[in-house]
Amino acid sequence: MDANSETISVGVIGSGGMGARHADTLSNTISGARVGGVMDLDRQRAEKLAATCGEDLMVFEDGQALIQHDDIDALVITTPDETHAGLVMACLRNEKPVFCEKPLATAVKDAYGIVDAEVEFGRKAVQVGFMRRYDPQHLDVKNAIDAGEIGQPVLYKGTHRNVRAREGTSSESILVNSAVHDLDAARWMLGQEIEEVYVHGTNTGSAADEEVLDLQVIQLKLGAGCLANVEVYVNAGYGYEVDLEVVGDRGTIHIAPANAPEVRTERSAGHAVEGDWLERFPSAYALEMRRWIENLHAGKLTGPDAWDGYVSLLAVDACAASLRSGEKESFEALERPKLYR
Ligand code: ISE
Repeated sequence: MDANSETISVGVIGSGGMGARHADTLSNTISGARVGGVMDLDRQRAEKLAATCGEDLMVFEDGQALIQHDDIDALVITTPDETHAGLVMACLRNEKPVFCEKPLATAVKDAYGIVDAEVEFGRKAVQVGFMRRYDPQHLDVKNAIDAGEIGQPVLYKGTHRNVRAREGTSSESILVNSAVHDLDAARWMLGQEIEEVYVHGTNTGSAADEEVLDLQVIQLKLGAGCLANVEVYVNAGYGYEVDLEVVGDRGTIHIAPANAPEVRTERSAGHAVEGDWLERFPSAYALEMRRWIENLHAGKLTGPDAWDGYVSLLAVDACAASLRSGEKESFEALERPKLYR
């Protein structure tokens, strides 16, 4: 990619909800980038999205073809989780920067393979879509912690609820697809690495499959004596919510209330709750794309990287082992390469 080129041509892989959201941001709300092509196995859906991004946009059913195309400078991957690692590796082989939705991979060895390939490449080219790091409400909490407002942070308390589990959800995929956000957020907020996990799960009766542990409680031990406790519930029914409080040795901080006003009437007080992540995190998705494009122009990526993708997946893996064994599971990451220090 020519870092000085005025407009970065981005190939969007996957034209579902996240692909459409990122394509819209790239085409309509930021300068310095445009959507150069769209790929989806569902050609009709890809064509529909492409038509909203410009005239005569390239449409492919094959991700590799889009990645290799000379008119594409960088890629955004939003396809199903199990396709991520292969597509990211193809971007690295073609020396193209890539923004990949979380998780970076579904197997730890594939995530580490990406780290290895990027180290070999010699500079950062991969960003992972941990969008909470760009959410204004999360940033307020992070900035207050970094400014020392609550002293040393010692405990992260998180809640993560989806309305309904998607079809095909398993106990493990809840960790890979949903809890991975909370594992990354705990590391980020506390500034410590996860060392030990202990997970309990239950079937609430609203899961399509009665084997699926659709409500999971994750306990973490992190460095410097920090702790975390996270509830992940994918069949909460009433709405989509991400909540968090961080306890420090001089105070606590709670994320600001939802994006809706508090209404008091007829002996009740309350606010609307969003239906999904696209409704809850519009500012975060817009800012992460904006920063990514700015970083590409500046030639230096600053967002969540392949190392964050690898370490969070390592924790996911340990959580899955804990669910199976009913025991605590501890683990250690491989040595952090210089590129990520
Ligand atoms: C979904 O895939 C997301 O990425 C959302 O951010 C997350 O909150 C949700 O649980 C996932 O299923």
